[in-house]
Amino acid sequence: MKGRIFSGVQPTGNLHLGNYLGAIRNWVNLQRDFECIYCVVDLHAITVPRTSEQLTNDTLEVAAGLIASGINPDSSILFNQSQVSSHSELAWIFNCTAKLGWLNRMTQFKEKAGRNKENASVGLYVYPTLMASDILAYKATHVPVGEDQKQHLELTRDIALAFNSSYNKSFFPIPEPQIFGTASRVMSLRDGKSKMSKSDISDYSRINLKDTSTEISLKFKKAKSDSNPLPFSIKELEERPEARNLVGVYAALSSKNEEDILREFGGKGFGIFKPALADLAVSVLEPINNELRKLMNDKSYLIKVLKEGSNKASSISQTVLSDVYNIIGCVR
Ligand code: AQP
Repeated sequence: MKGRIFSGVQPTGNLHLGNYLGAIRNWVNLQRDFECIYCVVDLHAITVPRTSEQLTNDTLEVAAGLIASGINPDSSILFNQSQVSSHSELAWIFNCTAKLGWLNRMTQFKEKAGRNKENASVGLYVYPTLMASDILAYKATHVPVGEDQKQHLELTRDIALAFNSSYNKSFFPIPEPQIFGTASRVMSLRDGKSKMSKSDISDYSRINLKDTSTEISLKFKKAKSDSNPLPFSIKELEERPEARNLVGVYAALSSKNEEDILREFGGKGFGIFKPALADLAVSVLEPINNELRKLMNDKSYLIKVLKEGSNKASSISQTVLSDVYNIIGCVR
């Protein structure tokens, strides 16, 4: 094994093509070479308002989406965060390690809190310290993430370094980000300048893993594009964010590079490109979708997987937490 992976996904709605291409697909491949710990981060999800029904359903659906995509709960640890109390305990310690100035720089808080900052939850503000505890509670060495999480991971590294230096120990490893290829930032189908996101109010902005083939085709057909044919070089896509995004998605789904796609489709219009993209997406996503639906009909299986994973995760992270308490001088 080349190290220990930790990564998480929020149960804040439907898993989408961005989550799949930017994260989950890579997590599946990493299982071959790394010890993998994957977490449905339900405590992160409540940093914005959720009903209890939404949280329960989305937690199970995200677990189902991960298993349907190829995460193997027998060889990897798959669990939900709230069942492992070490995450919240360590987060408090990191709240006392991280500096206000560090958190003030986090762009995700600014984006999500928007103009109404005074009304954002304190949890949304300290989201990155909980994320640092998710990773460091397992002394993870590598963290596969999409581009959007890079800044939070840098903060995790700063927290690990600050903790180590405060207590004069090399206790936490400094985790390495793993950001993969073209689909590390899949954009909205309605706006090529915003990231595809679960919480976008328009369902037409994203392809959900649970969309039917008909829905996938319709969403690509309606995806924002422009009236020009596709060019022959990437450079010519620079001022065309929607076209660039669709080409990037095609490349990622076919595991080719964007140049190959433009060689095939350069000079052709979206009337030809979009149906080809929809067919490709359906061929990749249909088997996942079928499996996801089957799993959602067996909720007791999903609950059991999460419970067993949580027990395994607890046994690792409780040891790390206990060492942390000793290092900081808590009487045990
Ligand atoms: N559009 C994206 N392109 C590539 N990767 C993405 N990821 C998310 N969106 C994209 C990656 O998916 C993993 C899980 O993300 P998350 O659900 O925990 O949080 P998020 O980044 O906040 O995702 P969303 O969909 O935008 O959720 P909401 O709308 O709830 O905030 C991460 O590795 C992330 O990088």
